[in-house]
Amino acid sequence: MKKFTYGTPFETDAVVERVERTEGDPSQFTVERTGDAFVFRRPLSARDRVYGLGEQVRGINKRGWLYDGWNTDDPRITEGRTALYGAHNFIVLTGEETFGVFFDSAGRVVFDVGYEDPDELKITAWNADVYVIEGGSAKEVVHTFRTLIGRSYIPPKWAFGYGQSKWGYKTEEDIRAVVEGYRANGFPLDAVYMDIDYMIHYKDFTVDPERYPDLSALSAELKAEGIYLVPIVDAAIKAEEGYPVYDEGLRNGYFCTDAAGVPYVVGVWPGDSVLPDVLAPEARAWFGAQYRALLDEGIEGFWNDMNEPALFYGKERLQKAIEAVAQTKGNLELDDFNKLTANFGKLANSPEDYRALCHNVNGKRVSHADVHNLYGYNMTRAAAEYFAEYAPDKRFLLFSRSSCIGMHRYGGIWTGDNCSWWSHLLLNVKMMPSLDMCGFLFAGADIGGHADNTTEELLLRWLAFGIFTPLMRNHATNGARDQECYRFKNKDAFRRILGMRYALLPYLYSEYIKCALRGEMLFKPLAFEYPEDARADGVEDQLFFGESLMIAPVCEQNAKGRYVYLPARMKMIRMRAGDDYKVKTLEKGSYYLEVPLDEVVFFLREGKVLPLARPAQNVASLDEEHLAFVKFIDSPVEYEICRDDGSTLSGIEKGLRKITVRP
Ligand code: MIG
Repeated sequence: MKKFTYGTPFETDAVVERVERTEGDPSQFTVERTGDAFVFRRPLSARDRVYGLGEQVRGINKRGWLYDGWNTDDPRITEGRTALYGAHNFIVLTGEETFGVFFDSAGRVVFDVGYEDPDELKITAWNADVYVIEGGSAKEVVHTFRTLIGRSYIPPKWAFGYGQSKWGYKTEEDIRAVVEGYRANGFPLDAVYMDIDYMIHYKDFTVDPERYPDLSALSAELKAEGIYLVPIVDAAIKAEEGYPVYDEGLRNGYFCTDAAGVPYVVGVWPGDSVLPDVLAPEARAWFGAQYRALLDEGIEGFWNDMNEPALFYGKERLQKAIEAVAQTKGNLELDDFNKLTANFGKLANSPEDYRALCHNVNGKRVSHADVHNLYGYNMTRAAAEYFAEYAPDKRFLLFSRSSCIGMHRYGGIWTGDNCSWWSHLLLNVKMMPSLDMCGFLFAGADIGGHADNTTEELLLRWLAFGIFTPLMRNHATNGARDQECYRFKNKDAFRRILGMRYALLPYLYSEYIKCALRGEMLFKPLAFEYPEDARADGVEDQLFFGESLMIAPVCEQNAKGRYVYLPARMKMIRMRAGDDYKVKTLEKGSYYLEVPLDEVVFFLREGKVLPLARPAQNVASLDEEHLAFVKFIDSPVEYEICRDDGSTLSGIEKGLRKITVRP
């Protein structure tokens, strides 16, 4: 591995190993300097593949598009987008040469992977440490990279259970209705999420006493049933005198400022707000300590939102837009209307605000635009660092919308505001291995889709993939159709598919822990396991999942089944319920397989076994003493399972044990 430094990079703490700096440029690229930017070019041959970039649009193989490492909140995730909520600036190349390259930068990094010129890779970065990792295979490169960036976050075991969320649950009664809907139908459930309406006027770390008269009693009561409440925390703090978080932060200089050092006012959910300066160590510690208000109520899980940071407006620019309207006195001429509306349209997440906003880190004032991608990371790190003080050995659920590499050690991510579109189910499938390459093992999408209206069929197919994703959460926006599983007709299908998650949990959990501890990928593209197989190359809708399984989700409306390619002999498992499945050996080759809506079909690799539990109502009641094994072996093998306490950090490694499984 080699490290090259360009410009004067801001310390990101993304890497945990010290690598000496190499002078000159990496041999894999020609590097040009244009202005402040460094442009890295490399020709791409027909056999070259480019993987990685974590949370991004399009395929597993990233060739043919432009990707912008710039954390962005834009709720319409279409194919035309170049940036999503995360900046995961690591790619792996295979083909003429196999190597990985990580751009460790707090600012923007642009990857043109054959967009301008189909036969060229062109990466533009500003201040960055560039790590080049050579290796014999893509898997090896990823493994070395993951060692460089340190161990991925490990949540408590209950966080691997199924969770229900919706922007729109406002009160304790709403939460109880969800729990009741699940229980009454015999559907499992481990978590219910609380979106922004639990707060008083969207003020972080407050709980509306009318909506939740006794959150601590509610949380204790639900926990006794094995259900955890998971509230959202937004990045911005309401600028309101008398609100202790604001007053205290203001007094101590813990908020981002303008160039003159005056707190910078932006508009987000609470109206006029300020942003905690989580890049500054003291402000970060202070912000993290605020989570205590909810921890003391018995809360053990959080999702951090709006931390790109998303801005509805910058106060000054909003005022200018309003003045421009006032000046017309209502007499609009020619293009006035369009110009004035455009003024408002351009307020959100504006580059001018990001440029003007400043962080004050260790006595230095830094423009936010130069460190933009670190914000969500450090908000999440603030929480994680505080949890480690609050309850040193305890694992908490924590995941974030915005992220960059480095944050993978502190929390997971969800992939933001997708839509109830079939293409977004497929995107979810393609994103998982890319995220794993970048260390984000604990990840998942809004199952069923966030915006627009889902259907019973889409939700069932999405759950059939979701049973494999570490974060398995059904979430939707407030205007969308209700999509709790009990709202739909085919209750039996939902019950059986949700149950499969719990049957698979001993395997999912063990594989997750091993991958986190050892820097491996949980989801792998077929080409990573069969690099010599020309037909495995380019398969974008099947994945290896852990050491034993290959999965092939159905991602098309009205499909009766799908084509599947088996790069080797495998056992097909046709699951009707977690404790009801049929097994059949298939030779290497292509098959059309029928997959009814209420079944999940996946594959067991030769020489491997799959532990299965009986479906359960939640993680706490899972019986892991009596596991069944599906086997594809003709001599005894060892399967390494993790049976830790599920809640402490110190117990994880002690929980690993090898079980001998006989044919
Ligand atoms: O501006 O809290 O991505 O999951 O439901 C929208 C409300 C704010 C965006 C998150 C979404 C959440 C929503 N939030």
